[in-house]
Amino acid sequence: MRGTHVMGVLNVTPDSFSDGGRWLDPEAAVAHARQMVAEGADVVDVGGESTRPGARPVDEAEELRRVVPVLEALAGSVRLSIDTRKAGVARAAVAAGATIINDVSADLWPVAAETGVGWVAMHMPADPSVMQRHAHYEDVVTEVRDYLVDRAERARAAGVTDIWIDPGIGFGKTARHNLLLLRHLDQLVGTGWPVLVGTSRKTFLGGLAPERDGSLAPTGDRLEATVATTAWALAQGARMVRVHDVRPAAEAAVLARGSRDRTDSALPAGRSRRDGVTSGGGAR
Ligand code: HH2
Repeated sequence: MRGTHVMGVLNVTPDSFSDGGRWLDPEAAVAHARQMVAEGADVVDVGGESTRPGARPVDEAEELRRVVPVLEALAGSVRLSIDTRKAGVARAAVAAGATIINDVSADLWPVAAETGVGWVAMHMPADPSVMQRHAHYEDVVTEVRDYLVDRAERARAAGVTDIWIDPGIGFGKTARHNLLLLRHLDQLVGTGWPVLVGTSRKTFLGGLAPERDGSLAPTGDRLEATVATTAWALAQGARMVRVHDVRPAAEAAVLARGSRDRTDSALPAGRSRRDGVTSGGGAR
């Protein structure tokens, strides 16, 4: 996938951190997906297990029961990804129409190789139930980058051709770690692997842009901060953003694309025009 893309989040779960229970009914889920496509989603990311900090694991049969009917109903109308950590769910999702495995465990590249679909490797230092206890890094940007490049190279060696890397904002990271990763996103972009970023409604935004009384802004009040960080990520060269509110992100993506197209012709020699990324030193 070339260019800049918006991945709309479709959580078919009772307990996701910002929209748990809203799209549990398959008909409501499918209608919401269609709405996101109408608003500009290029990919719909279907998830049947919450990975919020402290989340309880869901068994495979239940996760399949949640996601497969929704994927089957949407197959053919939009590119679909499956947000899962389970190989069995990933395989069934591909059979139902998913063409990307969005893998927060970054372990499932063999399934992507076997099924011939795309794969997102996200950084997460430990299982969601305990990951916030593992938010310790000497140099978060270098450690996350090196981990992701290693995973991407393994996947490429196994035969996966459509590979994405994602710093895993909010996964086993403090607010400071999240901000450092965003501020130095160019380090990830500079690897040459396409970068996906998901800041949507995450807790650190509630602290960055708090309520008037200084308390954490609730998930429903994090739209502006989501749009600001999404636009920042795109300006740094992220090629896909994962969001709950598609319309403003799609607009930010159009602006990012437009500003690149209009300014690339003015770049001095030696700078790549491909997506505005400086050439040289990349993984491919
Ligand atoms: N964030 C969440 C879930 N999956 N996948 C990728 N690649 N990147 C992310 O940043 C990411 C992700 C968490 O958001 P959400 O799906 O809304 O919450 P929950 O895990 O509670 O369902």
